[in-house]
Amino acid sequence: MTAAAALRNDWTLDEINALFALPFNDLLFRAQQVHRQHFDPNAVQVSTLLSIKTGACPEDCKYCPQSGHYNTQLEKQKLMAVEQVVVQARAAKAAGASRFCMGAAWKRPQEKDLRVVEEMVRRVKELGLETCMTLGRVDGDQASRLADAGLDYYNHNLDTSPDYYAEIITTRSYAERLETLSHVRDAGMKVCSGGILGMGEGANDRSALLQQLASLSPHPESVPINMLVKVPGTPLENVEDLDPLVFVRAIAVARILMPRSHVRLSAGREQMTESTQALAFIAGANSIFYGDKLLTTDNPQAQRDRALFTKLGLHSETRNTCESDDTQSARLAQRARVAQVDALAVDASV
Ligand code: SAM
Ligand code: DTB
Ligand code: SF4
Repeated sequence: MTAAAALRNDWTLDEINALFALPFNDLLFRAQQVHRQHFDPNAVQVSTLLSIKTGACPEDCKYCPQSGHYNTQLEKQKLMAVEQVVVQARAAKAAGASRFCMGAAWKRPQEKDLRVVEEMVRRVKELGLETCMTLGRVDGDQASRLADAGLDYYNHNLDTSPDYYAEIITTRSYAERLETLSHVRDAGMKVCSGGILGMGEGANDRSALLQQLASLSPHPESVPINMLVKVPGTPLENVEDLDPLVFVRAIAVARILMPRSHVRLSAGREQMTESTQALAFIAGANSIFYGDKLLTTDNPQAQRDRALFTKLGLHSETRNTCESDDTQSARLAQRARVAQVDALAVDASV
């Protein structure tokens, strides 16, 4: 196996389209090779989501059940009390999650709310969980305050390609999203950013989304790839299904473009077969949302996920927190080389 290639931020659309066009087996093989240089191939990072403020969002994201622009029969909920969040976080930890992600349906956090979510971060961290929040747009000062409170990750998705974006959202621009991501990075937090597939976009849009994500420097540490969950009442409720094999290809391409990032097989697993999920893991997905609910829609029951992990011989990732990313990566690359030599030795002996 070749030494781990240098990380790149300059992938061209032609190169990315060419990866998508590879024979499926070749693409997945290549993604697996990259994956094994950087990660334990059977470890999956496990996050649990909680909606801390639900619905009545002023943005008009056409996929989203929480947008106040559409009637999705959603039960709205004001910002939760800190104690309630702590109870849920404790339960998530007991069920095996290592990261607790809190989402709010806001355009941006207001001052009075920011003080509450800072307290949530502190309290959830005390439980020994990693923390992630997704609260909409943040400025530099808000990002620094969240970082100071101890927030590990901030999630803000690019959602789709720059070209297709205007078909999906009109109330917030692509440039504003990128600006939020740079505030998060500057504040020293880890970036979680990805998108949604299956919104009627074209193949070129999927490539362009991944190109945008891979052009962020450094790459986002966490890249959620969501399959659209079609919610009745949203403008995308009747959009045509995306072929699951195209979705798996996108995971593989994300893995190749962003070798050291955790690629999360995110929303949409409830509607996926186990075989599609297994292919996504082969393609290099190594993170999931675990727990019966995403924010407002259903996720596979925890018990079903445990059974799937057992069937596939997967385990949840336990990070050696004393080890830096570089040390961990070097150790895994070394292990992949040893495994390769062992495999060759077995080949030679048969
Ligand atoms: N309001 C904040 C924001 O948009 O930045 C945070 C919450 S928002 C629900 C987080 C992400 O969930 C969105 O960016 C989108 O990628 C994803 N999402 C929302 N609805 C979805 C759906 N129906 N299917 C798949 N992903 C969805
Ligand atoms: C992400 O990329 N997906 C998660 C998380 N980040 C916040 C949200 C998925 C939401 C799916 C629709 C819902 O449950 O409301
Ligand atoms: Fe609001 Fe976020 Fe939903 Fe967009 S995705 S409508 S910003 S909650």
